Amino acid sequence: MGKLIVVSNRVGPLKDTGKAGGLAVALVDVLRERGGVWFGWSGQVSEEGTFGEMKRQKSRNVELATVDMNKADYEEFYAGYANRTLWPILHYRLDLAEFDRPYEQGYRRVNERFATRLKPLIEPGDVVWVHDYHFFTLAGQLRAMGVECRIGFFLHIPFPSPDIITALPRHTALVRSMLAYDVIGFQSNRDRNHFIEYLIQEAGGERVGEDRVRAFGREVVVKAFPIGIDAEGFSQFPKSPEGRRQSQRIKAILGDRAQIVGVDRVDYSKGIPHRFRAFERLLEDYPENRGRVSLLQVAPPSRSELDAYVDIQRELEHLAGQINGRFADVDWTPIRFIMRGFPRKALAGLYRSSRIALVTPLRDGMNLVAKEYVAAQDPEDPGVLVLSRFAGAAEELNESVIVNPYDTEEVAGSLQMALQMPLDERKSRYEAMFNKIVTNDAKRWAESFLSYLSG
Ligand code: ADQ
Repeated sequence: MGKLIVVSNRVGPLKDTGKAGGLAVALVDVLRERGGVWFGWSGQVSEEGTFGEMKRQKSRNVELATVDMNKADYEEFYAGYANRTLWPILHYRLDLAEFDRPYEQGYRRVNERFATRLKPLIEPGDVVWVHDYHFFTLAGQLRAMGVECRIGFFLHIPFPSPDIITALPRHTALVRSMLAYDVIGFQSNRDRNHFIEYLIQEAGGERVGEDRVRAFGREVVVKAFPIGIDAEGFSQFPKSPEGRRQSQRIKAILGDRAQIVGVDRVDYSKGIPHRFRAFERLLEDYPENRGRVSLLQVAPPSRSELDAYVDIQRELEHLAGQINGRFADVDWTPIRFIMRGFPRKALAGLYRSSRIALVTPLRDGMNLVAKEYVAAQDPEDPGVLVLSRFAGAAEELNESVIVNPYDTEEVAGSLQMALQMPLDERKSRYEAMFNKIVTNDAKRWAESFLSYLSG
């Protein structure tokens, strides 16, 4: 068996810093087990070094190999086509998508540069596993350079219905280049089905078996591989000193009052304004919660160089101020809005001390916060997950309270129901979900994908 080469836009860290997301942890585990290389962008923008010298850093059997980008690459490929064109379209936000030819050209150029630097690392028998929307065209470019090994692709974000994706200029070229992969993985059956529908409707493709399609003269595996977390590991975090300290801090201010928690990067796909409005509606429609229930929203800003992200952040500050102004009392603040990240163990403490997690994305590939919240609960007195039907996680976690985030009244009613849910029901929902996330954890996700990729 050859080595595994993982490709993602951001690389590492290899050590568990306590800050890495579930993805990094899962990938490090499989890389450690098989040995291999993790290749991608260094995170540095530099004029001289652009795709010049590769930085290589080895720790036992795993090597990190990274390259810098120059400013034009960063702006056209990363901030441009990836985050101004593809991210909004794949999250159904045609209104926010910018179609700019230089972005598209930058995307192809940077994918080609990555391919050029990656090719010498590949030896016969190796398998290459590419991640996410930054690299739709990477395999096509590797194939054009004569690379014949197995190459797989996993999309972490949604793949929308053909009606949406066909609004992307030159969408056929993009999807055709995806068919250069051997295995194409999605978070949910919904996304997988959209992709197959696209191939059938737009490319004369056909299904040739449960997980195989033929299109553009290629036959490939197309399958849902729902991503997991290290649920066993995460379930221990609330008991760590840092986890306990957070829970105690919160209990000290809450007393016998209840807390609803939201945790997200600030992003328009996460439905945070909808969440604030639903919480406001809870206070309006069920006034007994005034002074009794608060919302803690933890949301570090992300991609602040993009206008759409600055706008959403302003909107959230404004909304929180408005709702607090309307309902706050001297000893109670309805919404506590914290604009920074927390270390993972502290986060687990926040989850455990919250009666409800309110996860309301308008679209989300999976949403790991939903899984982390379940993992962090006290099995004897678990909280309730209120989850958007538009998160990939809703396909698996159907024992959560599923809501339509656009329906403010329904979300408020579900919050009220969750606040009053008897212990027996909370426990049975929690147990069913916990068993699923422990079984379908991050390790199993990676192994399952790689078993298909190894052919
Ligand atoms: P994201 O859009 O980043 O991921 P999500 O799946 O929720 O969304 O993962 C976020 C991660 O960052 C979680 O592990 C969470 O704990 C952490 N995080 C978020 N806010 C934080 C905060 N304030 N402090 C500390 N940590 C915080 C993309 C896709 C998702 C998909 C994942 C993985 O958009 O749909 O689930 O990739 O495939």
